[in-house]
Amino acid sequence: MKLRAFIFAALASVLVVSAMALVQPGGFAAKSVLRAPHYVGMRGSAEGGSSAFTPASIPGLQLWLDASQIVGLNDGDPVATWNDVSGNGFDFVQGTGSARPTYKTGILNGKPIVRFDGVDDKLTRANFITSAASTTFAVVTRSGGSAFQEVVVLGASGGSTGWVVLSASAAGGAGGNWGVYQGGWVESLTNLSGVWKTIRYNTDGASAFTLTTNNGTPESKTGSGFATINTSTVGGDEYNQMLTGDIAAILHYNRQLTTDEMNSVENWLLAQYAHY
Ligand SMILES: [Ca+2]
Repeated sequence: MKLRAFIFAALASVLVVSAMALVQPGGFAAKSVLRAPHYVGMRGSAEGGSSAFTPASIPGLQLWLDASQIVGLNDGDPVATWNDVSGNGFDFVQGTGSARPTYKTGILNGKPIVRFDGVDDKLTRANFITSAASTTFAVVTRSGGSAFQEVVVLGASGGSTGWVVLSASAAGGAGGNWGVYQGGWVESLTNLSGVWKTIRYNTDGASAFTLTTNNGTPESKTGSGFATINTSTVGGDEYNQMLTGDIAAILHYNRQLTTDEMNSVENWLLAQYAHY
C-alpha cells in the first residue's frame, strides 16, 4: 500500500475507533490525528461518540452509487439494479439481461466493482438532478473499447438536458483523456486507460468548471452549454457510447462543494480504495 493511501486508511480507522469510544493503546496519538483538517462536515465531535464521516455527512448529496454496498449478489452476477445509498432512492436499473453490467468481487483494494462490457451494458433511470451547479465524483478505470465512452450521464429533473456528462475517453478529441460534455468535448490532461482514478467535475452550472484527477490540481475549463439527454445513464448513454471498464463509485452533489468538502470526499474515497 502506498504511504499516502496507508495514512488515509489509518486515519479512517482512527475515526471509526474513536467514534465507538473505545480505549485503544496509542490513543494519545490518535487524538492528534483527529485534529488534522482532512475530514470536514462531521456531525459533532468524533470524541463525543458521533458517527464517522461518510459522503452523506456533506449537505447536497443526491446520488451515491457504491459497489461495495450492493447486497445479494455474487461474483459474476448481472447487476439489474445499482441501488442509490444516498437515501434519495435514485436507483439505476437495467431490465434487459444481456445489457446488465457484471458484479465483480475483490477487484479494487479487495472491494467489488461493477464491470461494463462496452457493447450494450448500461444502467438507466429517469432524469432526476435538480441543480446545474454541482459536483460529481467517480472512481473508474477504462480497459479498452471504442473512442467515445460515458461513465455517467445525469439529466435535469423532468427535462431532457444533461447537466453532467463524464466521459471515460474522448479519443476522437485531442488527447484521449477523460472529460466532460459542455457544448463540446472538454478534456482533462489525464488518461484513464488501465488505471484507477477518482475523477471530479465541479461546475457553476453556467460555463465555468474544473476537472480534477486524484485530488490533484484542478484544471480550470469553460464550456458553452449542456447535452440533450433524455435518460440518465451509468456505463454508457442513449447514443451507444458505451464504457469498456469498471466503476467502483459515483457521487453527485447538487451544489458546488467547497475545497475542504471536496478534499474530505476525495480522502474518504482514497481510504476506501487505496487506488493511488
Ligand atoms: Ca452485455
